[in-house]
Order: sequence, then C-alpha cells, then structure tokens
Amino acid sequence: MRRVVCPGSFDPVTNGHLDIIGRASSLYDEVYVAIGFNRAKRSGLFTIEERIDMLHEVVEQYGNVRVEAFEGLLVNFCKEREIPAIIKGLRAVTDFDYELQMAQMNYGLTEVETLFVATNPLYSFLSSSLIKEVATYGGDVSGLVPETVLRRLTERLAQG
Ligand code: COD
Repeated sequence: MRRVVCPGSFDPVTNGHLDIIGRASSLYDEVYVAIGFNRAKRSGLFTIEERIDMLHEVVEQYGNVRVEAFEGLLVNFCKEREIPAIIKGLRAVTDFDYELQMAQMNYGLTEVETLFVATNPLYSFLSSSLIKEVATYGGDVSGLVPETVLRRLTERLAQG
C-alpha cells in the first residue's frame, strides 16, 4: 500500500490545496491530509474541528483520502502511521527556500521523503492568508475556495 501525507494548516482549505490533494489521490493508494496545530497557540480563523469538517466535505469525492489533525513533528505523524513520504505543492521560488529546508530536516530526522508537485498555474497565487484578507475586505473569493468554505467564510466574517 503506497501512502503519502499532504500536510498544512488549511485555515481554510483552498482550491490550491485541493488540487494537490486530488493529484496525490490519483498517484497513491492512500492519502493522509494532516492538519498541523499547536494547542498552546490557538491561532487561526477556524478551529481545528471546523478545518477537519471542511476538509472532510471536500475530500469526499476521492475514495482514498483521510483527514487527521496532529500536534508536534510531522515526521512523528508519518512514523506512527508508516507513511514514507510527504507531498507538497510548490507555488513559486518564494516557497522553495523554506520548503527545501523543511524537506532536508525531515529527511535528516527520519528519512521521510518529500515530493514536490508544481502548482496548477490557476492557483499559484493562492494562499489561505490571502483568501482571508481579501474576503475580510469584501473581495470576491468564489472560484478560489470550495463552496462549503465560501459559505463558512462569509458566515464567520459576518460575525465580526
Ligand atoms: N497551490 C498548491 N499548493 C499549495 C497552495 C496552492 N495555492 N497553497 C498551499 N499549498 C500547499 C503547499 O505545499 C503548502 O506547503 C501546503 O499546501 C500547506 O499550506 P498551508 O499554508 O495550509 O500550511 P503551512 O505552510 O502553514 O503548513 C506548514 C506545516 C503544518 C506543514 C508545517 O509547519 C509542519 O510540518 N509543521 C509541523 C511541525 C514540524 O514538523 N516542524 C518541523 C518542520 S522541519
């Protein structure tokens, strides 16, 4: 069974994330979407439970994707589940330095491999933080996030 993990904060999941998850799902037998969190920090627009719910709704279309949250090191999440590889989307050279550093550290720690997928150019400018910023000031983010995310984002921002 070939397994891979697709990690992130997913606050919230965007169509860019979903593109990578979908492509991972066609390459691997089992894909774990892993939401990293820090209990002490409690940062983010959406709670971990809300992020899990949104992700469950959008990955339902793939039969081989599961969603879990984790705290601590990603490599420990991988080791505990016998997952040998991490898959990441590379948006631009600005992603590269930090992603390379993490990939090398993760390999050095436990020999977990990191594979990079070139982002779909339709979504290469997308990030969760940009989505939140644009939506906060009333910009239209439909088409950039799944419907369920758009609905929850609108509701959350209306609450002030
Ligand atoms: N198109 C394609 N891919 C995208 C897009 C897009 N538009 N946006 C994001 N992605 C992909 C990228 O591969 C990105 O790495 C991933 O989705 C997640 O993005 P975010 O923004 O949701 O999440 P990050 O970058 O904040 O998540 C960071 C992790 C949680 C993965 C990282 O901090 C981590 O591994 N933390 C655990 C602690 C740990 O192990 N630390 C040591 C690291 S060496």
